[in-house]
Amino acid sequence: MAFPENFLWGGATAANQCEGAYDEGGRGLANVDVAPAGKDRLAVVSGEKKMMGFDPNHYYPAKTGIDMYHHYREDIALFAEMGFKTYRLSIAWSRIFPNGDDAEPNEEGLAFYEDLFRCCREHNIEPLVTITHFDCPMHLIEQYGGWRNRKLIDFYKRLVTTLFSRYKGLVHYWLTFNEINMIFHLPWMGAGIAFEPGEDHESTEWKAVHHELVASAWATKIGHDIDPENKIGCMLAAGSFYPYSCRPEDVRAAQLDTQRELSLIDVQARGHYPAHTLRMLERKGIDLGMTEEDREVLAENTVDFISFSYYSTRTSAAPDTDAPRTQGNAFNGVKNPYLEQSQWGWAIDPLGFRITMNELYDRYEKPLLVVENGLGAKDELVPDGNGSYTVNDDYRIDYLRKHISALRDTITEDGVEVWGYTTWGPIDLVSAGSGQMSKRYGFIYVDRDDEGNGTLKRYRKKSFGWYKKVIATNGEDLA
Ligand code: P53
Repeated sequence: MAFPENFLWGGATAANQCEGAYDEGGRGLANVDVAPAGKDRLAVVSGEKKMMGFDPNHYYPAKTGIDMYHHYREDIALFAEMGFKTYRLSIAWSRIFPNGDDAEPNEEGLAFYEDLFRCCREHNIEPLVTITHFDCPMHLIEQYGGWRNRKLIDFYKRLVTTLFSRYKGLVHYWLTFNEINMIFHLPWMGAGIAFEPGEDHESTEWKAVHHELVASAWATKIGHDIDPENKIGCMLAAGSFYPYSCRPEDVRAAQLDTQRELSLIDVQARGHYPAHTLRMLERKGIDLGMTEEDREVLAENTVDFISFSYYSTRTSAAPDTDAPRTQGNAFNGVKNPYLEQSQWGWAIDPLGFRITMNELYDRYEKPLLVVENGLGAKDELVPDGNGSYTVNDDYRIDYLRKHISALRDTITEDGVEVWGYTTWGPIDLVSAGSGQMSKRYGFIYVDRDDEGNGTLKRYRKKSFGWYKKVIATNGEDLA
């Protein structure tokens, strides 16, 4: 026996990277809409450059995405053709509450997702819902300063209460915040934060962290109260930190990086902040404004499972290192000389996937759910010989084969409990990091380029048939 029966095979998307239709159906503007493609993107998404609306000098890919808002029936049918057991998607907060602080939800937004979930169910696909995937209504940023402000906890509670009530029985798997540790790397995406001149970044980030953690614990409580069948998880941008060498200073650097990145999951999985975090906050004079009620809700509402994205491991070195650094990723580290890299400079490390899962399972002893993994690569559309087009993406198949094989070893040999595996972007979508369309992850090619040209037509790549076979054989046949 290899993969468990009922293993949740599938794929994962995020609203802002695929839906488009940013101003339709009563949707309000969100932080993710105003993140431009091109050279200013990193400065905007990391909160260094303020961009509170559209300007004529930039291209904003989220406005249209791959127009899944109008194509979801066709796209979900393609997922079903591959045999998906689950489809991970995210809710656009500003479709439900256009301003974030509205007294009543927007029925058109609620109806949109209800129809989408029903469409999944008609295909026997279990929806797996990320409540927020990098999105925050612009009004909450302009009026309250985003997740800096404690008030967002209440608006989030209003959002989740609405979702859990409306979709009761239709959705059972929920993630509270996508890659919660992204606050440290891309604060505009992670928490709707654009820094003010002179603002103490670290202090602001930690306050936002605390507010999201408390909001997440409330969501876990509310979700369980409304439907005890709900399974609610946290979500980590994962990838173990390797020490660059066995020099104790390098090992210590890796330990510090690990402690920091996992500290938020520590809270969500164990119910309290780790000692090293509390000491660090005290030493730096950062006051989280923790109340007695916060402490209780965190302690009593830990998550049911740990979900995470995995693309790569990271390598840490002491500050005085002369090792070359990596570029082009939200995580800055040094280059691992033993690993090959993708076209976007991300280290490829299937064994690191196994190492990462073991580390998380050892630490938390909770079921894992892999909700993102995959290779972003350039694809070339070529005639398929039957009058249509395809992509011969053997490089993508190779990447996925090695990772699924490592996943199998982790389950069968290491005894780690893993509920499922969803690849990132089963259909090509806008890259979160770069804003490009040309960084493609999909089994399904979408005809659209980095400037917004193209028919938006969908084509099956070679990997489409391969993944279909993997699912049909429950991971037995990876050839
Ligand atoms: P892209 C890095 C940078 C931004 C978001 O990333 C990231 C990461 C990797 O940890 O996280 C996730 O599109 C995220 C997705 C994103 C995916 O990685 O830059 O949850 O939204 O698309 C892949 O190649």
